[in-house]
Amino acid sequence: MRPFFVAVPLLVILALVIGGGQAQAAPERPIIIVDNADAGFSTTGADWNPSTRDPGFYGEGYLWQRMGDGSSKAMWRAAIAQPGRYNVYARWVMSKPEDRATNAPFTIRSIDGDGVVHVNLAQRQSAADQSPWNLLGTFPFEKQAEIVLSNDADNSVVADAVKLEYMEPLDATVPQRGKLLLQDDCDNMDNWFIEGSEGKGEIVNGALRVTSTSHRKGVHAWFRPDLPDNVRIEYDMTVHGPKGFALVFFCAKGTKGQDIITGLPARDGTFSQYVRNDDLRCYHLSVHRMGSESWVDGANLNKNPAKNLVQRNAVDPCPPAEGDQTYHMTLIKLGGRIQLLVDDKPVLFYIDEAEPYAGGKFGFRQIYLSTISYDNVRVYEVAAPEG
Ligand SMILES: [Ca+2]
Ligand SMILES: [Ca+2]
Repeated sequence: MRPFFVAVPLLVILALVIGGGQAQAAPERPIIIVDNADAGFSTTGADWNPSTRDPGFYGEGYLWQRMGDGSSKAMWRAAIAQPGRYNVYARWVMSKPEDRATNAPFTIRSIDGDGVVHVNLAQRQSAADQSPWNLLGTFPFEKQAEIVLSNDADNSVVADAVKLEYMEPLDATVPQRGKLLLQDDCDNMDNWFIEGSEGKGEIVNGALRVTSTSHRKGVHAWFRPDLPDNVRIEYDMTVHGPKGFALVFFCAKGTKGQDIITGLPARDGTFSQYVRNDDLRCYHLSVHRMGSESWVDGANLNKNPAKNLVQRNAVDPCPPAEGDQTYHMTLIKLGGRIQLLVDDKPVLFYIDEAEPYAGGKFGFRQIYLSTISYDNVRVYEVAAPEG
């Protein structure tokens, strides 16, 4: 029986570079990392197996456990000095997908109770990953955080490190709808600009239907109006069929302030023209991968140009479903705050502290064989949260 630890094994206060390069401590955004070698980590049940076989682990190695009945558990525990809502991330390693569980259950014990997130550990993790931490969700903690992984899974599970990142005060809420700025019911193409030679966008049954037919190129449907900063974008996304890959782009603008449709050379759907184009800056977020075995799950937030992966969500926010499936998408862009909700449930939360983009256009991208309808597009003003 291990003693009850409350000591924080490793408390990293991020030193942020603010403004003109002057480094300052930023105690308002603490980050806590608990590794499997730290005092805040413990296991129960059968002995967990230490390993360094698969690269990419945090610290000196990791532990793994065979699938079982859930009686073997790994627990990361951290004292919380600053109560608040924290992003919770986990790391794992994987070199052979057939060795890993596709439904590893992580339980996050917060003041909201126990939240369980099932994670696919067999998904691809790029080695020199820009973002090896996988977001499990945002949870409220007051004095202590506990994250528990059990072996009640379909294959072996990995216990490496978890990270807690302070995001906002406990009483903060998702920015609500303010004044309605723009509305499009997708009855015509007036507000839509389609790019990409291997697909199409058209109005079908009162919705914008985008079809991509290529594995090489994608199709973009840009919403023509430029948006101000501090907006809450909402739309309904109906996925027809099981295949494809959908993304949403936002804050898309020429790096010299040009309009991306009228002020930059024409693009043809080739991915690099959007994400590695030094004349175009934007964020993009993958929101649906439709269960393809060959891709990772989850949602990746990237900042472009350079396709800089800034946050990876471990869980598919739009899991595959039988038949047509409609998701209500909400994207909040408020200064550096970027938040995605699916069916009003927060799934991704990121704060860009490195000169966040503002303004520009938003739009949809699809690639591979996919047909998705978009409708009821609304853009609301939002105000900065109180406090
Ligand atoms: Ca480790
Ligand atoms: Ca409509």
